[in-house]
Amino acid sequence: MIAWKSSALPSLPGTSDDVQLYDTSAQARVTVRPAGEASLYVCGITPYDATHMGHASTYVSFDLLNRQWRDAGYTVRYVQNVTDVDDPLLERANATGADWRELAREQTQLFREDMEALNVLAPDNYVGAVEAVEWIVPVVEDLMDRGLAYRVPGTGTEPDGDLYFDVDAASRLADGDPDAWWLGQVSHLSREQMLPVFAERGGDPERPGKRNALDPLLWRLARTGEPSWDGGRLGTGRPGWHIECSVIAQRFLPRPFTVQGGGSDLVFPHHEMSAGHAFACAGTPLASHYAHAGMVGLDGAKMSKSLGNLVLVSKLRAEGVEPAAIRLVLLSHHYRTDWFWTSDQLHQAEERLVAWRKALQYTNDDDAATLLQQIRAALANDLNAPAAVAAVDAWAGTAVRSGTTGSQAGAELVCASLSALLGLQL
Ligand code: 5CA
Ligand code: ZN
Repeated sequence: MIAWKSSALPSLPGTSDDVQLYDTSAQARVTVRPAGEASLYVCGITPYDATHMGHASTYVSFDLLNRQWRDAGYTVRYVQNVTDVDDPLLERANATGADWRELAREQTQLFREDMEALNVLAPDNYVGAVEAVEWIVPVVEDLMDRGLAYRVPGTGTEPDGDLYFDVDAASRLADGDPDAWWLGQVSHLSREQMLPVFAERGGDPERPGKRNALDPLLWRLARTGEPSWDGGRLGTGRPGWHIECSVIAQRFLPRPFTVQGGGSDLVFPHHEMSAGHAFACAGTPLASHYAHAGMVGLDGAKMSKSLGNLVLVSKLRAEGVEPAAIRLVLLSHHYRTDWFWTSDQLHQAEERLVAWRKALQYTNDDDAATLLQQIRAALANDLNAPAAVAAVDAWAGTAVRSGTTGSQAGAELVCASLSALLGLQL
């Protein structure tokens, strides 16, 4: 698939330190030291509704990591998927009488426009699940041949032979290997904690015939009225969700790649199982680090397409809201905290942009250089964007209070710093 257009990244004097990032799997802050190229996979949208503030917040969070890495001198390879065939998309298409392909196409296009407006750097590879089916089939065949996937017998309503991943067999591959995957390696949840979350997030613990209630679906055989593809020895059908991201990431990125990202709703089962699939396929970890963004809510609940409590980026844009103000609201929350959207925050961000733009004419070279160092230090400290925003506020206050005409070079450095590191155009 084509992605969207990235705006140019201004060059800055000097470089940033390596980022300290909270790693969900390590359960600690770690210094991320990419070996050569830095590589990032962020789970993409399921395109059945428009981009809401929760999605935007997750993609802007990982955009900060992308920008920090570039500023630290790394080349970055970034991959994102689009889950363009899955149950919620098919259910929405059925409910509204739309063609599922058309719905996915429209919503993916709207997402591209939102990302471009929010100045999110585009992935190098933007890959749909439909495009990935032909790569997934041989991987699942191989898992089946090696006893790591098995068929579940049919029931009155389900056909005979859907394929599931055997989490216990995959965990037994460890054999003393410190890099080996085990169930819980990413999420650190107990089995009791996993079971309800698995059911909530697309899993089917009650499906009869499974070896372990937590085994996830790898390949779903064709049902009447559902799209399906030639699955070779698997039979006609479509892929499960976790194998989609696992295969796309392994195809376009090194093994392991540097950071697997997404919202915290994907820690389990999605990232847990994607990592398990990768280890079972290749004997290497999927990623060196796992990072997760907090959940954005509205009116007391997590913002979600299924609940319908949404603030849409495209709707705000259509109302004439400047995308930089939306981005600034997102940056004023630390990426790991959960928070609620309110329109007051948007007004505050609009006022901030006005104040910052006014301050440009008063800044001098030294204050501009200090601000660059402060923004760099904030981002290297677990992507602390609110600290960077506070530093810009302080810089603007000092500049305006000085009341003296500043330097052209100082103003240019501030603009370049905010653009390259925070993705904000003043
Ligand atoms: N297609 C899958 C990932 S492979 C999926 O989760 N799609 S999604 O459309 O539901 O979400 C897209 C991205 O936005 C994911 O990274 C998800 O973790 C994140 N996300 C979804 N809802 C929120 C929210 N309320 N707050 C923050 N991030 C969210
Ligand atoms: Zn994913």
